Amino acid sequence: MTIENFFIAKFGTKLVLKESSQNSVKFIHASDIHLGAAQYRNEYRSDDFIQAFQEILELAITHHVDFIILGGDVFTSLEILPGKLTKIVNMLRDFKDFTQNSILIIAIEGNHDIRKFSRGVRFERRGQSWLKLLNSLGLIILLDADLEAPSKDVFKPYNFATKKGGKIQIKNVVVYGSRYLGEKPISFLSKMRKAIVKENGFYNILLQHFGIEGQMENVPGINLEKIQHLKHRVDYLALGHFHKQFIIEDWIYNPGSSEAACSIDNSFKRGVFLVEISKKVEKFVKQVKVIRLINRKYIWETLHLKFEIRNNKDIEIIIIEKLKSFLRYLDNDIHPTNPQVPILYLLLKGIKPSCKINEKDLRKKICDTFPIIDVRVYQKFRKSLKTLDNFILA
Ligand SMILES: [Mn+2]
Repeated sequence: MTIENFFIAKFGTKLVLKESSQNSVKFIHASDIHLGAAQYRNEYRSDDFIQAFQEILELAITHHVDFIILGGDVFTSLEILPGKLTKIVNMLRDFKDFTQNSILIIAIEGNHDIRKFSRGVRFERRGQSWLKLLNSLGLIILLDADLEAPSKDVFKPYNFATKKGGKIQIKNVVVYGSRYLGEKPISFLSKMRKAIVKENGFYNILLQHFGIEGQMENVPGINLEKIQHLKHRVDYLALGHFHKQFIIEDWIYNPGSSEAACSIDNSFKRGVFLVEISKKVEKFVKQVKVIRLINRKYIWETLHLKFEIRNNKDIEIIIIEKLKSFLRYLDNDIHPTNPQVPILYLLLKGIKPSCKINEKDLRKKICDTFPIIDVRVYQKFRKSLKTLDNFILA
């Protein structure tokens, strides 16, 4: 049996390599794909993250880009189920074959790629990541700087034999990158600035995994003033980390997460950047287009419990009945692989039930009853009056 290349099946024919101009470079900047997210909870939902990655690869093909850069958190943790990893490896292999290796995927490790992030245990970095595996298989280019080395050796050109290096040149663009540098990368960044070569006729991209202070509420980031010095040597600072998209001063770019890794991500502007750098006389001209990815549909419903409910069965019945009227417009005939089948975020408000809600059972009931892919339940009940009375009397 021959297994057909996914991209050939999708696009009909093999990619015809175009004679591309040396004076124009096109790339896609994406980040925070979080492969492996939701994998224990829901098969379809976890495939959404792989689907978003696939969409990025398809965009790279349809827009004839020269390369893709990924700003870290490509994987959501060190844990990934074998079936999911197999799917990702096969997809990248098909992409490499289809494009005849003409579109390189350049990545760095984000904080999620390099540490165990679940099950309550957080071990120290041991230098492992799934990106290192993909790099060793020749499916991606993983960049990392040697920050202990003298300036000239911090960013060694990527060597395809040893599969190591901190920079790579494609046409007249040079991409520099390093893994996630922790929460205080300032001293590393000044070291990097010294190591970045600013040469006439070359356009420098620095690929990093950190956020900028003030771009997301209550999330720490780096002070913008403290990285101004990079501007002299970096033409395009390509970031990942914050899941909310931002562009600063026309040189700092953060695309945001590809899929919503948590419910709040849905409220952010997110997507990928399609960038074209053209050389006009002695100057580079940059054009940036924001592309939104398809992503899974989601709906929020708020349900007020108006009286105190004492047993779980009643809670389930009441919630299901209310949802039947709220969700009656949903189409029962779409397959869950279709991103139009929504994920439901259910906010429970009103009077707190006197029994503990069995969320697992409730979620299963809701998923079995409605054409949704998954449900998340948020319990935001008012404090019961009784408790409040007791509190006041005490
Ligand atoms: Mn992330």
